[in-house]
Amino acid sequence: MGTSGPRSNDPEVADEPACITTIAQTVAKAIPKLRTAFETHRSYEGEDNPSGEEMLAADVYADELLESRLGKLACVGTYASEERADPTQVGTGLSVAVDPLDGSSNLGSNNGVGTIVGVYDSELPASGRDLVGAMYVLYGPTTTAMVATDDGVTEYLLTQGQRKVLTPSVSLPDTGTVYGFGGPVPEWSSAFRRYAMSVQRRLKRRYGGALVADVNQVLSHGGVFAYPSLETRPSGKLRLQFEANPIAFIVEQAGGLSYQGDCSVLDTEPERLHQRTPLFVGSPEPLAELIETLGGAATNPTVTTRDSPWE
Ligand code: FDP
Repeated sequence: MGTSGPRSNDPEVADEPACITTIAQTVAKAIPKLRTAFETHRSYEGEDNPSGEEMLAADVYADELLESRLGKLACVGTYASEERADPTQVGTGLSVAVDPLDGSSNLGSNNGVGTIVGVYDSELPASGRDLVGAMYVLYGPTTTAMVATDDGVTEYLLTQGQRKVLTPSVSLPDTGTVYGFGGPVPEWSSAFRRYAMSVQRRLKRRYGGALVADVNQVLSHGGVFAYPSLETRPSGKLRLQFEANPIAFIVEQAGGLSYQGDCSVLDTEPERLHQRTPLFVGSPEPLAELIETLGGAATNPTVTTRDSPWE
C-alpha cells in the first residue's frame, strides 16, 4: 500500500481542493491541443506500453503533453501514467496517475475516447482511499468533463477554452436503464453470466469499448458497467491506479457503488503500479444484485454535499 507522499511548501497542497481545481483547469486547457492531435497521431508507434499493449502516437503525445502541463504545477509531486513504467518525480506534493488516452483503440473507428486523472495524497501505487479527487474528459460529439472530490461530482462542457457547468451535482438513480459489459462472453465466470442474463431482461445494452464513454452512459442514465475477470485474464483488463480507482471514486461520489470481486475497488490493496483489476461500477440496485450474485456484501459510501471544484 502507498505511504503518505512528501508535501510541498506550496499553500495549495495544504489546500487540496485548490490543487484539484488547478489540476482540473490545467487538464481542461490542454484539451483543444490534444483533440487536434487526434487527427494527426492515429498510427501505431511500434512500441508497447508497460502493460504490453501497442501504443498509438496519440497515446504518447497525450502522455507527454499532460506530463509537461501537470508536472509544472507547484502542488504536484509525482506524475505517473499508463504509458510509462515508473512514476516521474516532478516536485513535492500530490501524486497524479493518468490514463492519457483511454480507449485509444477507438480512434481508428472515430468512436468515443477519454482521459482519466486520479489525484492521490500518497506515493504510488496507492489505495483508492488515498484519492482526494478524480476526473475524466470524454471526447464525444462534444467534450465534457466529470470532476469528483469529497464534496461530490460536477459535469462540465469544455468549449473553446471555456468550461461551463452542465450538471452541478451528478447523482446516480437507484436503478437506471443501461448496462455495458466488456470481455468475451465465453470467458466470463458462470456467476457473472447468470448476472448478465438477469440484467439484460431489464436494462438496455450500451457498450462501446472505451471505459470513459461507457461509464459516462451509466452516469448519465444510471445502470451498471463491468469489465469482469476473464478465463485468460483472471485479474481483468483495467488498471487499478489509472482507470479503476478514479472511476470508482467518481461513481461512489455520485451515490453509486463499486466492486472488484471482494470489496469496493477503493479498498483494494495496491501491489504494483500497473496492476489490473476486475471493475464493476454503477447504480446501487444493480450493483447490490451483482455483489450478491458474485458472493459479497454491499456497502454504500457516504455522499456529502456537492460544491463545484472549479468555482
Ligand atoms: P483500450 O484497450 O482501447 O485502451 O484500458 C483499456 C480499454 O481500452 C478501456 O478503455 C476499455 O474499457 C477496454 O480497454 C476495452 O476493452 P475491449 O476491447 O476488450 O472491449
